[in-house]
Amino acid sequence: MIRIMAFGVVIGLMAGVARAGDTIPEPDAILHGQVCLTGGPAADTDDVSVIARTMVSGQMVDVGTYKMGDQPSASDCLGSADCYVLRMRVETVPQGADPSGSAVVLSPSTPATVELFVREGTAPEAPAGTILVDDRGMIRQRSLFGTAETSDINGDGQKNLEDHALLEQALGGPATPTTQPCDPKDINRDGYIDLKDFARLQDELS
Ligand SMILES: [Ca+2]
Ligand SMILES: [Ca+2]
Repeated sequence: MIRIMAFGVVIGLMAGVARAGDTIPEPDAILHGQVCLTGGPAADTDDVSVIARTMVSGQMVDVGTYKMGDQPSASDCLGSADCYVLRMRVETVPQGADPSGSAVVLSPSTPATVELFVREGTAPEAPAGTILVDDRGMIRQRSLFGTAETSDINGDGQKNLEDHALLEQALGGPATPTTQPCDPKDINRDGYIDLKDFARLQDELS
């Protein structure tokens, strides 16, 4: 009897070793901020969703969705109740193992690229940029624009030297994170006001 039990323990340990090649769960990655629509940030009562997708085994898969108002307790980001909180499951996948297909896959040397989309009501999804998930337990703030990129910073319908002056004043260094939500000076919608935005505006003005 004791021999049979010992045999069972050995088999159990071997099964445990075999499982060591499987995916390893990591802390979720969290992205939060405001969703910028025409006319200003989306409110928590709006029919607006944020969707995150990433490439797993050659296919784009959903790794997180947040519908505005889903998590009202997480209401203090950017000093506003109208915040999205996108939680993405993360796994580390050892070499040779298959990812599960519904999580951001983290590898030691290559950050995972996550594509973001904003869906407003029944309108088609609007691309809202990309983020890199590059560390465990990542928490990052970023406004997402559900509207098309535009260099018309002051919203007067024209792209001209007035927009140029506004951007020039805001440039504080190589990469200044946007401090106010839905800042139209972040022309390429990447969360920073920097020389990339400046180059875009200059291209369009020249
Ligand atoms: Ca303008
Ligand atoms: Ca930018």
